[in-house]
Amino acid sequence: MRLSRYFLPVLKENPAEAQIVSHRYMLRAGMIKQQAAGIYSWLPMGYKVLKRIEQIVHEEQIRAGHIPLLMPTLQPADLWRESGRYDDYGQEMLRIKDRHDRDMLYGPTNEEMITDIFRAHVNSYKDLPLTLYHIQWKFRDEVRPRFGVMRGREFLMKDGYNFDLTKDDALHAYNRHMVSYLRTYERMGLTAIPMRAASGPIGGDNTHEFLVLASTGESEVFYDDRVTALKLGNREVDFDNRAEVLGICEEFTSLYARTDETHDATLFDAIPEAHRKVGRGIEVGQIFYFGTKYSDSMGATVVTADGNRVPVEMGSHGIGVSRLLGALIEANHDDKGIIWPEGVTPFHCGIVNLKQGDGATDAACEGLYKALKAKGLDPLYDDRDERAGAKFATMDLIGLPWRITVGPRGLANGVVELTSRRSGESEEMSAEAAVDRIAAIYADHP
Ligand code: P5A
Repeated sequence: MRLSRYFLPVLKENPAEAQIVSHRYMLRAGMIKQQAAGIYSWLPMGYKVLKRIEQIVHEEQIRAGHIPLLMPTLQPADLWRESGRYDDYGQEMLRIKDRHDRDMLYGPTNEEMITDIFRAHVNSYKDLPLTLYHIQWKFRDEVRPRFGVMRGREFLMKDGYNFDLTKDDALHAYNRHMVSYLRTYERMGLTAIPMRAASGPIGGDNTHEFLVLASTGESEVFYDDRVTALKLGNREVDFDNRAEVLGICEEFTSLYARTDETHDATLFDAIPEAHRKVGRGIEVGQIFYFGTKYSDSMGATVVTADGNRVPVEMGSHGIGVSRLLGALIEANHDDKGIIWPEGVTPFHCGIVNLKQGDGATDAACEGLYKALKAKGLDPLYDDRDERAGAKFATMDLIGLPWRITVGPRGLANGVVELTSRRSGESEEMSAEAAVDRIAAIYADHP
């Protein structure tokens, strides 16, 4: 993309309404625009990162054997009357009437609707196990929408629902989600720690939240600091292998890590003093096992091998897809702007032309731009007629992990400059070498 043809409405001033860094940078980098409290338009660069995160979530869901579908945002109230949650949900639920005076709602989650789909189409234990998921907008009329996309009213969630015959099978689905989520967050360059948590309105007694450590997090957390060093890495996981999946879950939950709600003072002692930490965390996902809570009340049953009818065992699992943009920026920034991890960056690298209008410099930039695209990369070429300082400031603000700077002086020596946004370090090399280097970096980030 050529910046002169793109739509990147960068703000020079700090927006007064933004209290935390991710909100400030998302507004300043022209990624989002607020349309009402907690409701945002996703401008092109914000939308690009959102799609990138969605794509990683889809790929990792499919890798774990889960099946995508799409349910609507609007739901009939009657489904929620069946489960009893229509009244329970209170003011957080946005209630709407259609022209026939029927009660509708903008879904805050989809346990009822997926249970309805299941009971209409699945009848036998032979169709289990089954995990269906979608990535769809939700609405929760939060009392205090704040921090931009971190606590929105309209927000994008990946929500998945497992259907199993036995409790053991359902707990395997729970563990599979835990491992799959660890992979998902790692691919985005995030360390998200699974912590035992409270289940709230979703129900059930087995639940873990995934928290990204950041001083601006909404939950207080108690943890052994060695959990932050745990990594799945490139480990291949057989998601059907229960022992293997359970082993990974045990490894990642063996060290003490709890949110404040479930914090048990007597266990604190469980952490050696040298590793004891209290901090704050941003919740980027949560998984639940709730057994037959919805299948009982909504009549979702299957026939077993010996001909009996039993309610299906269930759990649900959520990733805060739009919130992740905020969490990523909280965890990756400096005082100049965002620093995108390679896995989610909106463009692979930036090209800064130091002397727009100079024939040789323009030609070198065009050559680089085309060579990067020919390698399947997606560069952002700053071809505006602007001062070098302004171009650097924009690149630093929008946070592309790599920048190639091209100017007449370097070109006279046959070199361009490759700069890492994270370390700030620069290296001179030929344009061809810079293209190869960028291609090699992204070969590790499919
Ligand atoms: C699990 C999937 C559920 O709703 N039902 C279906 C279960 N869980 S949850 O924890 O309530 O939400 C899942 C994730 O969604 C994100 N999230 C939000 N993101 C932005 N703004 C909000 N107001 C908001 N509320 C929840 C969180 O990341 C949460 O972990």
